Amino acid sequence: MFKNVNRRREEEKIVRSENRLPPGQSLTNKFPVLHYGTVPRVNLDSWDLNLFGALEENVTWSWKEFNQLPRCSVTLDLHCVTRWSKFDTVWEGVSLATLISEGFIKPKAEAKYVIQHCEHGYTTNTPIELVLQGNFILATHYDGKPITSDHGYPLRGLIGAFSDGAEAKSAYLWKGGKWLRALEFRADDQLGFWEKAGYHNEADPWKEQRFSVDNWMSRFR
Ligand SMILES: Nc1nc2c(c(=O)[nH]1)N[C@H]1C(S)=C(S)[C@@H](COP(=O)(O)O)O[C@H]1N2
Ligand SMILES: [Mo]
Repeated sequence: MFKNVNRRREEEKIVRSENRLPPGQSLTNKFPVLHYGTVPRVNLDSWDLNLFGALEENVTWSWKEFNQLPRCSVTLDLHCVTRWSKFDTVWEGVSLATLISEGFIKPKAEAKYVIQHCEHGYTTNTPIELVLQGNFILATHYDGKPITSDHGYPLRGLIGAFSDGAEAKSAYLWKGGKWLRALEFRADDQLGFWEKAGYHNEADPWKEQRFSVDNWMSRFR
């Protein structure tokens, strides 16, 4: 127990010295589970992923089709708005940028925002540039194994900071939807579930963009 506490502090000191610990965050070696509502039951035979909106053509992929797309892996530091950070997490899945560069989907020029739609109606919104970076992944595997149900099986969006320090904009973990079922491409922005509840729209952990009075007030406009 004390050994674990000391190890955690040592590891935190290291990531802080490497400038990988954003302000107000602390390191955890656990993987907390956070979401609103219940964990959905999944039937892979009827599961599909829909990409729609400002695209030349909408597409729907079955689980089997999704698994035939080009795959990649990435190592990310995760930062949760509830103040824990988890470092050097390894994810595998599909890169949205690759889907575009290899012609699997063709966003129209007007596509400026992407909304992730999840089971039970959870949504989260981002500018398209953010989810075209290599530190956003449509993830099927964590740490070499299929993602567990709690963390979003069979597919989740995931955004983090590159663990190797490569420059990229990042965002708090809520900007990745667990149990992802659709990606909507839009010309205009539309606040997602937590964004409507008052979380910050940009959610940059380095700027500590945790909450926004503006977003919360938008409920009353
Ligand atoms: N579908 C769905 N995805 C979600 C959420 C949710 O409530 N539903 N919560 C978000 C929030 S607030 C966080 S912090 C992360 C937590 O991911 P984890 O449970 O894998 O740690 O999932 C995000 N994705
Ligand atoms: Mo969260």
